[in-house]
Amino acid sequence: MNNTGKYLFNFKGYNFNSIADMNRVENTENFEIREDDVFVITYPKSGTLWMQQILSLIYFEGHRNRTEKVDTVDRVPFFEYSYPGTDIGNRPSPRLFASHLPYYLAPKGLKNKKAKVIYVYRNPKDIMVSYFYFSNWLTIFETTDTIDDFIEKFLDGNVSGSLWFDHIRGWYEHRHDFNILFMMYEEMKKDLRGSVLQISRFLGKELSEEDVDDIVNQATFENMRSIPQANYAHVPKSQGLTRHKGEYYMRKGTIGDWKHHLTVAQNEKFDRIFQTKMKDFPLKIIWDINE
Ligand code: PPS
Repeated sequence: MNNTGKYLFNFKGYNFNSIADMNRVENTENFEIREDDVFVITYPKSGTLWMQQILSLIYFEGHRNRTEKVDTVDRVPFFEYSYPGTDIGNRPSPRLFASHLPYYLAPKGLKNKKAKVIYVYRNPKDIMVSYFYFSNWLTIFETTDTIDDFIEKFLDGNVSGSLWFDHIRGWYEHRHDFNILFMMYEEMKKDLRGSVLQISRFLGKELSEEDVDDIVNQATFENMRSIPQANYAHVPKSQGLTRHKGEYYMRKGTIGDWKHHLTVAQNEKFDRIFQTKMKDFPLKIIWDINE
């Protein structure tokens, strides 16, 4: 492991943040996988919490009908982050996890193709803007004065999660090694109901019309923002991990917010690098709400 400062911890070429449990990360490859495990995998700021909420709603009736007040983050814990006093490996089945791991650090047992992986991806300009605000908010990240400076960090991979281009390419190019479903943030936004049905089909979960209605209703941005169990807002605040007030987990939840932040020159620079890195990459990326 290579400590690249106070904020980033590099292990095998991938940057983790300071709340990653590096002990676990170093032993992840051999983590024992169960056939009914489900992993939500994302690059940061791509819709992780959203998918965690959808999985909680699909799997737990008490979450769906709001009779049990358990946080989504406790239903679908982060695989590589520390949760004092919890042993995520010993959770009852079906175990649901969220993770930002790159494909090559994922548990080897996922390659038996029985356990499932849902990879959520989002257009990287919106990710970058979301990440800029988020990392200035939480004390576990280094602050960045201007979006111009953050673009540089993001495009150099000097952030937790390293390079977006490598993350998505890695998982996509190795998709045949896994039982994996790719979900696009923008399509979830445009058709949440259709997305929930697609996810539940992949998971082999039969849902009634009423269940689907409840899931869709509780997975909208507005409702997730207002349901305390559905978002992390209170977690960093209660642990004193925030630099200022505001809500940066559930910030805007839109497509194309980057247009309000990037100058023409910044956008052109991003596009140039995107073209080079993503040449021939087949997954469609949606940059604008009207696309
Ligand atoms: S993290 O910290 O990496 O786990 O962040 P992550 O959850 O992946 O991404 C946060 C962004 O997802 C948006 N979000 C949503 N968008 C639409 N609908 C729903 N229900 C939803 N839930 C979360 C959240 O607002 C962050 O994006 P921005 O652009 O900052 O608003």
